Amino acid sequence: MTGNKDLFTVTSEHLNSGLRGIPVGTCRTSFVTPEEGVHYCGYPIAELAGLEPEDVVYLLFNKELPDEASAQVFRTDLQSRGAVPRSIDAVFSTLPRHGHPMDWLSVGIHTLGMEDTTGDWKEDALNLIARMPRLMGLLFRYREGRSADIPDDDLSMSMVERFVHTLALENVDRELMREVLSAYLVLHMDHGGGNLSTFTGKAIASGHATVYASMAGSMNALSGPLHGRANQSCLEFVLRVGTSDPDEVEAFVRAELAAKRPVFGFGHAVLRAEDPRATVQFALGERLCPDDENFKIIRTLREVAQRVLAENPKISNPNANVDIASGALLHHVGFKDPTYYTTFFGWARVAGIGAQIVDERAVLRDGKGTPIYRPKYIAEAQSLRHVV
Ligand code: NMX
Ligand code: MLT
Repeated sequence: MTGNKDLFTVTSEHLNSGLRGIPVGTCRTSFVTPEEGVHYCGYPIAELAGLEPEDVVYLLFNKELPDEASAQVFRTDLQSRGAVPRSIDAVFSTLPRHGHPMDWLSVGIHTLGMEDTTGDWKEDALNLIARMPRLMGLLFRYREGRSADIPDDDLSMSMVERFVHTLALENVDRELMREVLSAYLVLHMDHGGGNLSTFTGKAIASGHATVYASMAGSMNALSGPLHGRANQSCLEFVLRVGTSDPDEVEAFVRAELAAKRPVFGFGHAVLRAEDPRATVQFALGERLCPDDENFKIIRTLREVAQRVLAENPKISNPNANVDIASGALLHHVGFKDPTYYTTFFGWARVAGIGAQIVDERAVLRDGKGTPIYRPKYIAEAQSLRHVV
């Protein structure tokens, strides 16, 4: 963006509004439009959903999809970065097992950083992305108390295969799990520059904290129930609904609103239509598990909750968001405990946030990077006074 043009007029109504709509920078990895949702480097998300996660990571970093040869070189490069130090096992074996998995993820990322930070933004971002599948697998294993007989990492596998292999769950369809997780990762990797976790990570990195410290901060931001943890809350909500009967679902939704509780999986700060990431996941569910009880409930919710929320003009977007369907799909393929769902969101988002941190630190402003974040706050209820 060149020149010096007026982009936005800030009025007193914008104060204390969570920076809603106020332009603060440029983003090279993705943009979100209110009606069509997220596009990665120009591609509508629905067109990318079937691609391999590694190819989409390549896109976010290189701004082009890879051809076959570049894809292979990139996969080999990620594999060469993937080894996770043994100290993760030691740290995970001491964390409180009742601690939330997002707190474990944040600690795990910090631990990786303590072991091996190069100080080069791109190197560190790619190293972290490459280590996430094993970190995730170990997180599940130790927190679930399944620390015995963990299979060795197999760096020749794809990212999702490495996670599924480390997890080594019995009685699950690993291919189905791989398919759902691959789509999940691609859909959740990036969502413009201003979502809370991405903004937080870039803000931390602007003070030249490491990629790992910045990403741990991002994960903490993502762990809030109005942001990433809504996917956990959403499946918990679906389990509480417990019926796909439209009248009963409607009564449930109305009771939640009357009790001043959010209807999880609906609404968005920017979108004003159904999130295409939800649309893609509904289509996946119709193909893979149309008769799954939770999927039947979200199919009803998609219509009923939208209609009920639309009655309230103060709700800017009554439509389904990204979190409505992911829980039902994850549950169907074997992830029965929703407490873990936000870690999948975090795993995916490490790619987008990593690429955005690299752009902000090493590409924007002719490679100088943005200065340290420092927005202005206006004093309220403070008149000058003195102690003596
Ligand atoms: N259920 C109940 N109330 C809602 C909902 C909802 N799904 N969506 C918006 N509202 C309320 C909101 O709480 C606010 O009320 P008040 O004026 O009393 O503070 C009012 O409607 C206006 O909010 P909006 O401008 O429509 O939305 P905002 O940008 O403030 O918040 C969300 C966006 C996503 C936080 C909000 O829609 C929400 O809480 N949704 C449910 C939780 C959820 O699914 N979050 C996941 C979002 C996706 N993600 O990954 O981050
Ligand atoms: C996201 O994917 O980060 C969420 O949809 C929230 C957002 O974009 O504000």
